[in-house]
Amino acid sequence: MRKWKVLFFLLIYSFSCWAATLSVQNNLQLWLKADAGVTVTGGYVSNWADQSGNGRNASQSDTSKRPVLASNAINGLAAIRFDGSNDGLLTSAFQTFPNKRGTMFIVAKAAFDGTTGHMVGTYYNSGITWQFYHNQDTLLYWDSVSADTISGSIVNSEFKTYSIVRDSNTNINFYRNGEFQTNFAIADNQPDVKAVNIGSNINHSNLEAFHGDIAEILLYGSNLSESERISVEQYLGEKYFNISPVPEPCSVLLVFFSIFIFISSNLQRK
Ligand SMILES: [Ca+2]
Repeated sequence: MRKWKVLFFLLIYSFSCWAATLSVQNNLQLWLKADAGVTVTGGYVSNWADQSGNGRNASQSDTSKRPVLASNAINGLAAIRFDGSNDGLLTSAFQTFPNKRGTMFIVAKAAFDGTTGHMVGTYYNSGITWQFYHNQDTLLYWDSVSADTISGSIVNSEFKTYSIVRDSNTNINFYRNGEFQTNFAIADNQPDVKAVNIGSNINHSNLEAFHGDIAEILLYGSNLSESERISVEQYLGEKYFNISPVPEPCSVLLVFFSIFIFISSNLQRK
């Protein structure tokens, strides 16, 4: 009976090695995920707690501008749902793209409503800002001077993982569901210290409210290496799209160990 208990424990532990975990956390500036740290007040999201350890929680004091928490929005997990009218969340201010480098991941689903939708950025009425947004099936990146467009990369009402890597002063690489799509030239500037606004340009006259769901956002203050970027995309792919990564060595060893104990306990019984 004791061996069965050990076997049970080891099998549980083996499978826990497969659970989606984020292994790349160096330079993580902001980490918002809808399956953790969401405060719902009176049916609306009042606070989305930053999981990066930096305390840059995204919040909204105006009740009418609060999004809702949509449970079971993607792969059994929750997402934050923005109404496309005026919903938006705001973090505390910090330096995004320090040294003009950075990496961003966002798992989002847009409902095309014929208007422009701001997903994430620091777009304000003043200062050097950036913005990642869409207009129907065209994704746009505003670099404070002009907007670069990526046509056809966003699909109506479908969740995707979008990754951007700023790996030089003037270059951004764009990936969708981990596949390279394109790169584009951006202005050689350093965004100011600003709050990150999510779902709309809260402090801008041009609100551009996003209509759709955002499940997770990660912002790194450095350009991740290819293997680091892939590792984060695997974490998101496993979590939201059931894409199984290669099992980690600990899982394989523990499975073999479990089988060994199982067989040996049966042999001893005969
Ligand atoms: Ca609203």
